[in-house]
Amino acid sequence: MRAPKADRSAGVANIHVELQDTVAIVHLARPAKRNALNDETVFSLERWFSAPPEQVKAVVLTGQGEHFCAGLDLSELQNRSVAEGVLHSRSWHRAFEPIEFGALPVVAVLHGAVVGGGLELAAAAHIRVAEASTFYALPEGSRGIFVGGGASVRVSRLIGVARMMDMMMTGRTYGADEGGAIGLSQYVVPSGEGLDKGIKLARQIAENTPLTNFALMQALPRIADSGPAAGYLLEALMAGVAQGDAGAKERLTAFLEKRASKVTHR
Ligand code: 1HE
Repeated sequence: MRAPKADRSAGVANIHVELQDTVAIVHLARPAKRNALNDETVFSLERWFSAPPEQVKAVVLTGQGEHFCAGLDLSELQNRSVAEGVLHSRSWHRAFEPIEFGALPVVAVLHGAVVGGGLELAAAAHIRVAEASTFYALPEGSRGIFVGGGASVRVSRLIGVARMMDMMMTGRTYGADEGGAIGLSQYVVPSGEGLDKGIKLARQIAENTPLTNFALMQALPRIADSGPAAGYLLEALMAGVAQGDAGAKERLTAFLEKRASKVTHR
């Protein structure tokens, strides 16, 4: 049985990274193939997200060209055995783990096709900003395959099992606005404005205390997955840890001394 083809020890390929102070912008950079995810690209993402530069506090993930991502590179699928398929899916799970549960909050900026494995990748991010051109699909159903990059867990959590089943059984697609309404993205913006919005959000998130971002990325999803008894206990422990941190104390004091901004709505 062969392991997936790309060499994990090689450098990053098919992604382009731009550093803007504390924010890194990671571009999927295979526009001629609509940023289809071949092994090399998937392992490059895993490698970069597993060891990001120290200065980086938040990441924007986006795609070059007309589409965010066309999903799995179908040319790599043709000659795979059943066992290789299982291992391949597990390799995607490993690759997306450091995106969802790594050190850094990730804002995905979406446009054009966000389909199949592209949607699975977007679902591993913490915030999704969709430009008006975005459309979502899970064409695995019509290609005779199943999702393998974590969608059963992550996409079903975002939109529910019934909607995901519909997307796969019937080929139903969602546009940007509908996708926003059902939970595929938290933001919808006009075409061409996604990157600015994503960078702005990433900068804001980077200003949070590290413990707040840790609690949101690592504790909240686990609490949501546990039963209520364990969930309330975990919440109490996380609350105590966060409150006890110097960063929280400084921010609370600033508010009480009228040095911090009030909550405003628009
Ligand atoms: C590809 C891929 C790909 C494009 N694998 N080569 N994903 C899909 O089923 C989606 C397949 N792609 C499409 O439906 C369309 O390409 C798009 C709607 C995304 C974009 O359309 P368009 O007209 O802009 O581009 P195009 O002309 O279709 O594609 C340009 C090139 O990219 C062309 O190659 P070329 O050599 O002829 O120029 C395409 O073959 C190539 N290309 N998409 C390989 N996906 C872990 S399991 C996850 C399972 C899945 O993700 S299944 C869903 C796969």
